[in-house]
Amino acid sequence: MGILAHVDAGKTTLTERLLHAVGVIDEVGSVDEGTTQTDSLTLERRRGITIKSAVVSFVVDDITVNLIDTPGHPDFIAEVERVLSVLDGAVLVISAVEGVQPQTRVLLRALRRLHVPTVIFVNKIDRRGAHDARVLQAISEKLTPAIIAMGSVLDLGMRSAAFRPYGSADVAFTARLAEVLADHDDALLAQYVDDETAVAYRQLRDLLAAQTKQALLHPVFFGSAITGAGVDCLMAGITELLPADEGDVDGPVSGTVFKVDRGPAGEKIAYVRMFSGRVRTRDRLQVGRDGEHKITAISVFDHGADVRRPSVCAGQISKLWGLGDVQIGDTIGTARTTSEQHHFAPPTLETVIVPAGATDKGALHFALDQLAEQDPLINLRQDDVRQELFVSLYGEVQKEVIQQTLAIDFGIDVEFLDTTTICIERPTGTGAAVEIIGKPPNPFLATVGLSVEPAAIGSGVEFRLEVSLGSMPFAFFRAVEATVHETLRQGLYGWQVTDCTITMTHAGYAPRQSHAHQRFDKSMSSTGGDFRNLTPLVLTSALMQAGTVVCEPIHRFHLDIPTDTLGPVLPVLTQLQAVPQAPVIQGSWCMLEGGIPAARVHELQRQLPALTRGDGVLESALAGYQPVRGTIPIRPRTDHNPLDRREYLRQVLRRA
Ligand SMILES: Nc1nc2c(ncn2[C@@H]2O[C@H](COP(=O)(O)OP(=O)(O)OP(=O)(O)O)[C@@H](O)[C@H]2O)c(=O)[nH]1
Ligand SMILES: [Mg+2]
Repeated sequence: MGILAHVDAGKTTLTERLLHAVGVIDEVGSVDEGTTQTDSLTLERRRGITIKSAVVSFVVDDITVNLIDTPGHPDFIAEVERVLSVLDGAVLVISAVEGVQPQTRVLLRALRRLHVPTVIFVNKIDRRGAHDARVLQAISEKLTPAIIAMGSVLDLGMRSAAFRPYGSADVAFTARLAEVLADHDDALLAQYVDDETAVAYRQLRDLLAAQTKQALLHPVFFGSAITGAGVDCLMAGITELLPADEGDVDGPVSGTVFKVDRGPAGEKIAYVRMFSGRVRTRDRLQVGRDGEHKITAISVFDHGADVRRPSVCAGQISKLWGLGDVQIGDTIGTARTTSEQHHFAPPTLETVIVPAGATDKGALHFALDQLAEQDPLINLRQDDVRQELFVSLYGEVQKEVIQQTLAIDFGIDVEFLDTTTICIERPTGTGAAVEIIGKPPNPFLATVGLSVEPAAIGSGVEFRLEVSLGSMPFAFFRAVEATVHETLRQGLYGWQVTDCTITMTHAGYAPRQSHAHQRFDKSMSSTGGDFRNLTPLVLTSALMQAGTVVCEPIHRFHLDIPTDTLGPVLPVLTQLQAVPQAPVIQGSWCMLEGGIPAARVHELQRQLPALTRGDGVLESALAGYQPVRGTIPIRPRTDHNPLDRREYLRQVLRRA
């Protein structure tokens, strides 16, 4: 089960409360004092925010709950992303004071898209300014109408605030429950219309559990993680309404790696959620792409801590040692039907990172490599020409965290230069190219033909075959497909090419052959390398024919400002290339919405206080990509075989 929310809604505090309620800890720790179970990193304790997801486990009513506390700050959304694929259920926390916030929307949208059963916990009912009805209304207007309040709040906004669950005697509750359940249940609708009183309360509760487990409906609980109000009811709700996975212990081994860490001796540790089967120490396992590994140690999350065990089985979360080059997202054993698709927008900033003092580049590269293992989206890359290191980022807080982590864990001081936005390229037309074995300038023992076509916005990259699968060994197709994806990471202007369909139109190879009684002769037979080397050349030619347009990330912004400051704010928006819609004025307050290049959001944020006497509030989130206006930014290339490519392109151009 995951706990998700906008930053500061109270996830970590709630986790602490739940652990206390089930007897895992005797004293409730505090985020503000840096004493919680799940905010265990030095930086988390120092800053009072969660940076990495953390696992704890407890048993309630014979059900083992593996709980993952996640960070809420949008700069760490990648941590949530990695966890989503292993969840059976989720608790979405919303503050009763702040209500529905931008990240709340982003998260529930992803949970619903993935059909993760989710209950909502409206937290902080003890705080002044807390609302109940207003939050419910905001949830149904901004998030989803498929909700049902599970009780009411007494003493709202006071330390003594309490949650009273509804029962069979609350007729308004049972009526509303029947109504929302009937939205997805025609039989219930018919029965209810026929005779309201014929529907038993027990039946409604069973249907509520069934629909919640199918992620059709979201029960809403209220409470306070600080005082503990409503936490017992939430706990009962979790066991009643979220599905317990019946994982098949005797089935084939299947698990997903959702987190990677390093132990004190630098050894790699994989956090795995097991879906089926059992893994023992010394088992040899198929992991991800790169073959078999022997498990050297296992620890399983149990009653708060993780403990050494000889094995781990379906339904448990464990740390595994010995998995070599394991990466986040790898599957252990049989792959569960997972898509590698991302659920949230990728980072939109890129920055050059340099050592501040005498640290050498090698040490920095090593340290960043380790950070990239734990956070692949930072997408560490080196520009071969200028020998600079780049990392991708979501924002300023993540930047500070990387800086401090390098200082604390590796003793390396760094500076960031030139932060720029990360653009993408989309093909503007179609293009095709082919190279046939033995026909110059094709330097490789492979035939590859590829065509490029634009595809729907947001659709990503699709690879199709127009040649029969039987025309060459499957491994060669795999090599071409993988290289296509690799090559598209750097388009004509150096940015990731996306929203396109790549079709393989020609395929051919030289079969394995050798002179009689001699050993296999590589110079006469195709190898995977021939396809991996030829594909970028062919694809680049096709792409040059198609042409691409560079698009930059655009944020949708929401601005609340005093009406009399609209005059000074509007010209600044124009200057920052923002495109606001007509302002909505309500008395002394004014609301503005529109689009703004991601690159300008920081500047707007910086100028806002001076423009609005400190009252303006800006919220923004990535909304999509639009063609860059003005100078086209070019990103330095980091080709894996730049020489081959340059020489080849010269010849292709000469031929053209
Ligand atoms: N009054 C009140 N304060 C709360 C409650 N829950 C959390 N807080 C406070 O809200 C702040 C944030 O709490 P956290 O538990 O760190 O919130 P979080 O959602 O884990 O935050 P991130 O992980 O950084 O996104 C802390 O100062 C808590 O003490 C509550 O129910 N009532
Ligand atoms: Mg937290």
